[in-house]
Amino acid sequence: MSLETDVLALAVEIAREAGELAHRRRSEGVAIAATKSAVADIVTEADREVEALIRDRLAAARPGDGFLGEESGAAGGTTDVTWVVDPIDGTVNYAYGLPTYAVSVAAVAGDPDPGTWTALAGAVFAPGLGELFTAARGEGARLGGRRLAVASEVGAAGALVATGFGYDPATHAGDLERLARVMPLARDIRRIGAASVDLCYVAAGRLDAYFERGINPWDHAAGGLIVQEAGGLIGGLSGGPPSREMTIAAPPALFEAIERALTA
Ligand code: LIP
Repeated sequence: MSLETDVLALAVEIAREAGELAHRRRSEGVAIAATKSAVADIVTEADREVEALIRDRLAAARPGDGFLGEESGAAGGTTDVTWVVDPIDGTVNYAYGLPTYAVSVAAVAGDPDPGTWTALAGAVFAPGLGELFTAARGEGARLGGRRLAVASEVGAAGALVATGFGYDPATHAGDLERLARVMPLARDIRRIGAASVDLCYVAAGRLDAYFERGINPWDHAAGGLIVQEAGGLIGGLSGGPPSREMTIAAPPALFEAIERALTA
């Protein structure tokens, strides 16, 4: 087995176990543990418990690897592999009882920096939807057993485009201004509420494109590889990597059109 296949198998096993725990905790009721960057930026007890489970399982299976998680931060390793983890992406959906949240687990090689890392494998498990999206580098993207491909063309009505808005109200005017720039390319807009799921939906052709400012490496590490392995692009502005400044995911021609609209 290649390293990619090995780490994908582990990502899948752990994302499933973690997703089942998140789902179970959801049915028991959600406790908000704290707020983070803004009052709307919440962390639940379940986020922390699920991340601890993922961290423990990874430490037991591959003790030398590094770790970068949304809730517990970064720890270097002795191998070239780092696990980039969002225990519950879509925390606000989770807190409100909306089913669109996911556990996102990725393995990357090199520094855990989206500008330089090589994504090896990713699993996005959405227990509320009963869907598991996966990819290993060079081996394609899948939903369950089905091979995924991004949308092949955008019809005359325009693209179905997803986006998101950060938790800080001070950024909302800018987000709306950027949305207005992209709107001429769109037939309609979706705000799914979980970046990893937005990316998997682009990979599956359920959305034509996704863009958002302010998202973090753990939001896009697994979903970004799933987009690439489905034939799409993920990146930032002016040829840069996905970053907090901007993350765009789409089939190549639409990626360029959205990037142009955002930089014009
Ligand atoms: C969230 C995303 C959401 C995005 C938020 C945030 P969290 O992740 O997936 O779609 O708009 O800015 O990053 O905080 O739920 O893990």
